[in-house]
Amino acid sequence: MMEPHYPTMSEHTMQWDLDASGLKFAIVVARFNSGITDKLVQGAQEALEKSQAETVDVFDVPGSFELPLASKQLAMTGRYDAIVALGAVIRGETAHFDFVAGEAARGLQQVMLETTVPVAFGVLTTDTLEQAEARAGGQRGNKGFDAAMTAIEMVRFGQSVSGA
Ligand code: INI
Repeated sequence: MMEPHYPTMSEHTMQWDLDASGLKFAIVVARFNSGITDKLVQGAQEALEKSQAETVDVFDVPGSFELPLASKQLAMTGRYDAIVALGAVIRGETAHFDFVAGEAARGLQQVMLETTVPVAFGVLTTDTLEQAEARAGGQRGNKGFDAAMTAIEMVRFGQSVSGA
Protein backbone atom coordinates (compact mmCIF):
# COMPACT_ATOMS: atom_id res chain seq x y z
CA MET A 1 0.00 0.00 0.00
CA MET A 2 1.19 3.53 -0.74
CA GLU A 3 2.40 5.59 2.23
CA PRO A 4 -0.14 8.34 2.94
CA HIS A 5 1.14 11.81 2.06
CA TYR A 6 1.37 14.02 5.10
CA PRO A 7 2.01 17.61 4.08
CA THR A 8 5.07 19.03 5.81
CA MET A 9 5.08 22.36 7.59
CA SER A 10 7.24 23.56 4.73
CA GLU A 11 4.60 22.92 2.11
CA HIS A 12 1.94 24.89 3.96
CA THR A 13 3.45 27.62 5.98
CA MET A 14 6.97 28.52 4.99
CA GLN A 15 8.08 31.60 3.11
CA TRP A 16 11.00 30.61 0.94
CA ASP A 17 12.26 33.90 -0.44
CA LEU A 18 13.33 35.64 2.74
CA ASP A 19 16.26 38.04 2.82
CA ALA A 20 18.59 37.68 5.80
CA SER A 21 21.23 40.11 4.57
CA GLY A 22 22.76 42.13 7.38
CA LEU A 23 21.42 39.72 10.02
CA LYS A 24 23.43 37.72 12.56
CA PHE A 25 22.35 34.30 13.80
CA ALA A 26 23.38 31.83 16.48
CA ILE A 27 22.57 28.18 16.00
CA VAL A 28 22.56 26.28 19.30
CA VAL A 29 22.41 22.52 18.95
CA ALA A 30 22.11 19.55 21.31
CA ARG A 31 24.75 16.82 20.92
CA PHE A 32 22.32 14.16 22.17
CA ASN A 33 21.20 12.17 19.07
CA SER A 34 23.95 13.92 17.09
CA GLY A 35 23.33 11.70 14.05
CA ILE A 36 20.06 13.61 13.70
CA THR A 37 21.04 17.01 15.08
CA ASP A 38 24.09 17.31 12.77
CA LYS A 39 21.66 17.11 9.85
CA LEU A 40 19.42 19.74 11.40
CA VAL A 41 22.45 22.04 11.62
CA GLN A 42 23.22 21.42 7.94
CA GLY A 43 19.63 22.32 7.04
CA ALA A 44 19.69 25.50 9.14
CA GLN A 45 23.04 26.58 7.67
CA GLU A 46 21.77 25.97 4.15
CA ALA A 47 18.70 28.15 4.78
CA LEU A 48 20.75 30.99 6.29
CA GLU A 49 23.39 30.89 3.56
CA LYS A 50 20.83 30.88 0.77
CA SER A 51 19.13 33.87 2.43
CA GLN A 52 22.46 35.77 2.56
CA ALA A 53 22.79 35.93 6.37
CA GLU A 54 25.74 38.06 7.45
CA THR A 55 27.06 35.69 10.13
CA VAL A 56 26.11 32.29 11.52
CA ASP A 57 27.83 31.06 14.70
CA VAL A 58 27.25 27.48 15.87
CA PHE A 59 27.32 26.46 19.56
CA ASP A 60 26.65 23.05 21.07
CA VAL A 61 25.28 21.84 24.40
CA PRO A 62 24.89 18.31 25.82
CA GLY A 63 21.13 17.85 25.34
CA SER A 64 17.87 19.57 24.47
CA PHE A 65 17.22 20.30 28.14
CA GLU A 66 20.20 22.71 28.04
CA LEU A 67 18.97 24.63 24.97
CA PRO A 68 16.92 27.27 26.85
CA LEU A 69 19.77 28.41 29.12
CA ALA A 70 22.29 28.53 26.27
CA SER A 71 19.77 30.39 24.10
CA LYS A 72 19.15 32.94 26.83
CA GLN A 73 22.88 33.46 27.37
CA LEU A 74 23.36 33.96 23.62
CA ALA A 75 20.32 36.24 23.28
CA MET A 76 21.57 38.42 26.14
CA THR A 77 24.94 39.06 24.50
CA GLY A 78 23.12 41.39 22.10
CA ARG A 79 25.25 39.99 19.28
CA TYR A 80 22.47 38.06 17.54
CA ASP A 81 19.29 39.02 15.73
CA ALA A 82 17.87 35.54 16.31
CA ILE A 83 18.67 32.12 17.74
CA VAL A 84 17.95 28.80 16.04
CA ALA A 85 17.66 26.05 18.68
CA LEU A 86 18.05 22.49 17.38
CA GLY A 87 17.63 19.14 19.10
CA ALA A 88 16.09 15.69 18.81
CA VAL A 89 14.11 14.12 21.65
CA ILE A 90 13.07 10.57 20.83
CA ARG A 91 10.43 8.91 23.01
CA GLY A 92 11.64 5.37 22.44
CA GLU A 93 14.94 6.16 24.09
CA THR A 94 13.90 7.70 27.36
CA ALA A 95 11.37 7.56 30.12
CA HIS A 96 11.85 11.28 30.70
CA PHE A 97 10.93 12.25 27.13
CA ASP A 98 8.04 14.39 28.35
CA PHE A 99 10.22 16.35 30.75
CA VAL A 100 13.04 16.96 28.29
CA ALA A 101 10.77 17.81 25.35
CA GLY A 102 8.33 19.83 27.45
CA GLU A 103 10.98 21.85 29.24
CA ALA A 104 12.88 22.54 26.03
CA ALA A 105 9.71 23.93 24.43
CA ARG A 106 8.61 25.87 27.51
CA GLY A 107 12.08 27.22 28.18
CA LEU A 108 12.73 28.35 24.62
CA GLN A 109 9.38 30.13 24.46
CA GLN A 110 10.18 31.84 27.77
CA VAL A 111 13.57 33.03 26.48
CA MET A 112 11.96 34.49 23.38
CA LEU A 113 9.26 36.32 25.35
CA GLU A 114 11.67 37.59 28.02
CA THR A 115 14.36 38.82 25.65
CA THR A 116 12.27 39.61 22.52
CA VAL A 117 15.03 37.94 20.50
CA PRO A 118 13.32 35.41 18.20
CA VAL A 119 14.18 31.82 19.13
CA ALA A 120 13.14 29.23 16.55
CA PHE A 121 12.05 25.86 17.93
CA GLY A 122 13.91 23.31 15.84
CA VAL A 123 13.62 20.49 18.35
CA LEU A 124 12.24 17.26 16.93
CA THR A 125 9.98 15.37 19.35
CA THR A 126 9.25 11.99 17.86
CA ASP A 127 8.31 8.47 18.91
CA THR A 128 11.01 6.77 16.85
CA LEU A 129 14.43 7.33 15.32
CA GLU A 130 12.91 6.75 11.87
CA GLN A 131 10.45 9.60 12.37
CA ALA A 132 13.32 11.86 13.39
CA GLU A 133 15.38 10.83 10.34
CA ALA A 134 12.44 11.64 8.05
CA ARG A 135 12.42 15.20 9.45
CA ALA A 136 16.17 15.72 9.34
CA GLY A 137 16.74 15.75 5.61
CA GLY A 138 14.51 12.78 4.78
CA GLN A 139 11.03 12.42 3.30
CA ARG A 140 9.46 14.97 5.62
CA GLY A 141 11.98 17.72 4.92
CA ASN A 142 14.51 19.25 7.26
CA LYS A 143 13.16 20.95 10.37
CA GLY A 144 16.47 22.73 10.85
CA PHE A 145 15.97 24.46 7.51
CA ASP A 146 12.39 25.37 8.46
CA ALA A 147 13.44 26.67 11.88
CA ALA A 148 16.08 28.94 10.32
CA MET A 149 13.57 30.37 7.83
CA THR A 150 11.17 31.00 10.71
CA ALA A 151 13.91 32.83 12.61
CA ILE A 152 14.54 35.13 9.62
CA GLU A 153 10.82 35.81 9.22
CA MET A 154 10.41 36.71 12.90
CA VAL A 155 13.38 39.12 12.81
CA ARG A 156 11.82 40.87 9.81
CA PHE A 157 8.44 40.86 11.58
CA GLY A 158 9.98 42.53 14.63
CA GLN A 159 11.68 45.13 12.45
CA SER A 160 8.44 45.88 10.63
CA VAL A 161 6.40 46.45 13.81
CA SER A 162 9.13 48.54 15.45
CA GLY A 163 9.62 50.61 12.32
CA ALA A 164 13.31 49.57 12.01
N1 INI B 1 18.37 14.98 25.29
C1 INI B 1 17.98 15.11 24.02
O1 INI B 1 18.29 16.13 23.38
N2 INI B 1 17.27 14.14 23.40
C2 INI B 1 16.89 13.00 24.06
O2 INI B 1 16.22 12.14 23.43
C3 INI B 1 17.29 12.83 25.41
N3 INI B 1 16.96 11.64 26.13
O3 INI B 1 16.55 10.67 25.48
O4 INI B 1 17.12 11.55 27.33
C4 INI B 1 18.04 13.87 26.02
N4 INI B 1 18.43 13.76 27.30
C5 INI B 1 19.46 14.58 27.90
C6 INI B 1 18.93 15.89 28.45
O5 INI B 1 18.63 16.78 27.38
C7 INI B 1 19.98 16.57 29.34
O6 INI B 1 21.16 16.79 28.61
C8 INI B 1 20.31 15.76 30.59
O7 INI B 1 19.12 15.40 31.30
C9 INI B 1 21.22 16.59 31.55
O8 INI B 1 20.61 17.80 31.94
